[in-house]
Amino acid sequence: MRGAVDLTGKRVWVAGDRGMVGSALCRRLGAEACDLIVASRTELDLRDQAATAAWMERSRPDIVFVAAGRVGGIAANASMPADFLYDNLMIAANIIHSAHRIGVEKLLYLGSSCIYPRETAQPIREEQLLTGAFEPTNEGYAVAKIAGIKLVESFARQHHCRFISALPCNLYGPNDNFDPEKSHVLPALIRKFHEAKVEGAPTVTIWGSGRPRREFLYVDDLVDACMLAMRHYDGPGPINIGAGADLPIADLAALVGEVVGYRGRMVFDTSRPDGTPRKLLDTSRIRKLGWHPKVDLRQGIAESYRFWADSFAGRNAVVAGA
Ligand code: GFB
Repeated sequence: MRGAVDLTGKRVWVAGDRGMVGSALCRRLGAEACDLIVASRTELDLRDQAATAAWMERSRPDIVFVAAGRVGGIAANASMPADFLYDNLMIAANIIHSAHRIGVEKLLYLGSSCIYPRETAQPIREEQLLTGAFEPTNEGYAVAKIAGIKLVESFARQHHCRFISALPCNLYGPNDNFDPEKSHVLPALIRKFHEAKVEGAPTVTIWGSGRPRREFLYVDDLVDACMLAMRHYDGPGPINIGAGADLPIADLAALVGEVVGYRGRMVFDTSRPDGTPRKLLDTSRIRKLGWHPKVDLRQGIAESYRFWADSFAGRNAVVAGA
């Protein structure tokens, strides 16, 4: 059993610091006595092997959180499989290989629950990875993320690197992508319901049948789990991080409409894909480390709504029943 990792005085790199997860990690690490290092996309293209190796050689991080990647919802994944596969594959390979070369003390690589087989027993245990066919809409992303997880495991086995990976469920929170076409369902619904409320639109269109179930975890709860895993988890294998409960998309939409204060009707556009029927995670491994989620879904949706409306829509979010 390896000792707990102490971040005090260490150089901690958050790859992907501008994204929802990366920025939440930076907020948390700001309260730690460590040296936080980041590199913007203009400074460093993580898909470029030589540039990434040179930057890591110069910056010499002791601790690495790999929260960088091309991410998006079901429509983005289905329409750009090459971008999702190539970008995420290169980012994983470049960072993990260089982390071994420069002797990083510990690295945590983030995957996602969508890389599990489309049809698999629920709740999903980490051992069920690669036991069935992928969900076709995000196969590119899944293959790249699994390559990252296997790179982590292989460097740990062959070179005894302290590299681990974590598999979160669907995440949401401040700094999420709220693009109506490319984003994930929860931020997309916040934006759609808000705009329908402001414009007085009679209906809001929900993609798919509304029957698929999803598990949603607020990003700050994920950060708690990542900090715990960085300090105390050394595998073997990935560690699931999830809220512990899921709900149908139709119920999620009704909840978002309630929080936003929209009074119109929902219509379901079944020309849009449903994707994976369900991907509820078994979180016994992370709960054994003493973690549990703190932000409930209604509270998290209200926080995300306030963030988006106040920072992007330039409008005040009037959270119903707040
Ligand atoms: O969040 P989402 O795009 O991705 O879609 P996945 C979840 C479900 O919500 C699907 C439905 O059944 C969608 O059809 N949905 C309803 C909507 N209305 C909307 C909407 O306005 N926008 C969106 N985006 N969905 C992703 C993977 O799968 O999970 C990614 O594709 C990633 O790679 C992510 O891993 C965590 O949950 O289906």
